[in-house]
Amino acid sequence: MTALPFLMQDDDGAEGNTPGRGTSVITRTKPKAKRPSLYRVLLLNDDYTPMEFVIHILERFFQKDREAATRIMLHVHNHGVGECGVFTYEVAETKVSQVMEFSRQHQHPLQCVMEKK
Ligand code: TYC
Repeated sequence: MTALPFLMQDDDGAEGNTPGRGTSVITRTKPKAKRPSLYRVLLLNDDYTPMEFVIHILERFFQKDREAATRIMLHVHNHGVGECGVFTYEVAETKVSQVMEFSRQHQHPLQCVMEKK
């Protein structure tokens, strides 16, 4: 965190930004751009979802090429969980919903979750 310059504003009616006799509020002069929190979207392993279907999910919803999608799928298969990408809250939530709905439509038990970084 870096300190920012402040401008003192008061209600004494005088020109300028010096404190007068009135009560004062401290006003931030520089707009504060807060970085949004980031969320990992994770795939969970199961015994039933076909490997090819998981690769397709990674290509379709996470813009992975075949090589990256295969690497991530195998990581999930071997370790139980793996990262598909990192997004802001709303984007992560949308990805999770899309993957869950698409898997449900194809009657696969694939699970997709998000976690705060
Ligand atoms: N374990 C599955 C199989 O052997 C493949 C799989 C990989 C399933 C990743 C889910 O997130 C997953 N068919």
